[in-house]
Amino acid sequence: MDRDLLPRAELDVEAALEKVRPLCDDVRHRGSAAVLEYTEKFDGVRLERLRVPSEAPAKALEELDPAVRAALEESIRRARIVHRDQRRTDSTVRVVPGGTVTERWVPVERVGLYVPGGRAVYPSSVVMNVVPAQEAGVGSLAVSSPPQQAPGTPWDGLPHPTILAACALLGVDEVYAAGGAQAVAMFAYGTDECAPAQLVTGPGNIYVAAAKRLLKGVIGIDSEAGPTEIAILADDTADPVHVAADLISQAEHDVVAAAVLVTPSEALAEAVEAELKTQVPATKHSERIAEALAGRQSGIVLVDSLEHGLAVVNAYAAEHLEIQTADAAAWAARVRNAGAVFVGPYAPVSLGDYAAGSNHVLPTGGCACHSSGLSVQSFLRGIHVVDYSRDALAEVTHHVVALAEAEDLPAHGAALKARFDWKVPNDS
Ligand code: HSO
Ligand code: ZN
Repeated sequence: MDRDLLPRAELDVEAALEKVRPLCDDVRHRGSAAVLEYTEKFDGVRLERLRVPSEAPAKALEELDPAVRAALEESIRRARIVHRDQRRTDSTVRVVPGGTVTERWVPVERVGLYVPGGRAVYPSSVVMNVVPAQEAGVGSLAVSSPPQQAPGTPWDGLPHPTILAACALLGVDEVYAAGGAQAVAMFAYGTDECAPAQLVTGPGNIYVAAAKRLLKGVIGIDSEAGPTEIAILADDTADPVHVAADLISQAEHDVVAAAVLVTPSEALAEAVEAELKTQVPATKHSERIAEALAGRQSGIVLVDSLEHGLAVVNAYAAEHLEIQTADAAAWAARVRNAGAVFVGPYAPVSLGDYAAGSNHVLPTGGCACHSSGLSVQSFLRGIHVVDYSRDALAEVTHHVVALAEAEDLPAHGAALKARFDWKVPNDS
């Protein structure tokens, strides 16, 4: 199936790259001084230092609305259950007598987590990044988020207090007030205030995405998060009120968010359209939502059958895919490409955004056909440990020598031959 039939919003990361390149070079050479200057330029905040005072997160937590605190605690608890279960154990396989290969899973030593601070202040994303890193055993974790302009409040020049409070709940005490590309460069190169990290994760705007693309060789990255997407595969058993509400929920993120309904039922399509007409104007962010739903990336796709619909959603490879059909679990089991699948009428995407236990950092833009969402695995490296005895090496030497010679790399073979008084086996 042709993927272009369901277009996506276009994002020009390449253009942003040109702007971000000199900035990253500057941070590389001048460290904190450069980050502080860009913070003043882009965030309008003049700071003395980037590191957030150690008492700020605890203070933010004290002032957090108790209902939000309880919700974050439950979100963290559920995320820990799921991510703890993802931990891998080392495994050793005996390849031949005397020859073993062990796969050791080793956490990345130091991770920088970027948290946006503009329109999208998402403490839930702090949870979704920090929990898998901690469950993987990452030893050193730093968060960076742009400082707010909040004159006359204790939060002036600090990241948003709900972000700080989430850090306190998660036990993250190393926090920086830096945003955008300069924060990514700070993690990549390190500064006098912030030690370099080996990996940076977390969503961000197009400049953050550009900095990640540019610095990918210097620092590991998770993915370049694109606009949020929801696809719903539904039949006439689906409730149009729920389907419309779920489409709206993800359209709420961004004018370029994608909300796509795929259905063989004309009656459902019409009912959802009618529902959207009544529900959208009643939402707080109705303009943003209306624009997202009217965009080329959103729409209702009528298909011949659910089978046909399944082919469409598999080709589309949505970040989030809801299955609202009869026998939803069976259809869900046949999904090949999606960041996460939400099965049946009681698993809306918003549940996964906050409190299912699953991770909400998921591949967008069709990347679900080759990539996974954030998990414990994202913070681990598998190291092969090769252990062969003399006999086991001797037995395979002629094969290594043959391949080395075929590749015109005879010194490779010589490295083995040097260990033995070597002659071609079965030659004697
Ligand atoms: N749906 C977003 C995550 C999020 N939703 C955060 C609400 N807050 C990821 O695609
Ligand atoms: Zn969301």
